[in-house]
Amino acid sequence: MIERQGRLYWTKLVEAGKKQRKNWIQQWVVLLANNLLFYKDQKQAVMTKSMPHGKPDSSCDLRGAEIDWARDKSSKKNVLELKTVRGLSLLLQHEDISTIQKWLTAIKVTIQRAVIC
Ligand code: I3S
Repeated sequence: MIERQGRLYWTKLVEAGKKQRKNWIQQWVVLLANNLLFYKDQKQAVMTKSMPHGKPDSSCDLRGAEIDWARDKSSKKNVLELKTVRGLSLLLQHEDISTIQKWLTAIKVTIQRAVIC
């Protein structure tokens, strides 16, 4: 079930504990019960029986993750930082404050509900 979807800018910040060079890109992002999925565009997110998640470029496991406003991590406004249990840290950004607030709330609620296996 899709909890939220829309366009966001995002970049990796840390992967497997190692700081990454930022590469901000705008992608179509889909929030599911346990995962955040990133697609080149909305067309790639069409879910079918044979491809239940469509064709994501990348994904992020939300179980046990943490999300909050990113302070001092970017010169951009309205930036969130998502940290996963596997040492992945992502920045998510949208120009519109109310849109990014909705993403923050939706991801927080989803993380709280996500089952840790
Ligand atoms: O954390 P930084 O170094 O301020 O991040 C900026 C750089 O990664 C920059 O890339 P290069 O140093 O490869 O030219 C990006 O283009 C910027 O977008 C990064 O800063 P912001 O503040 O936009 O996250």
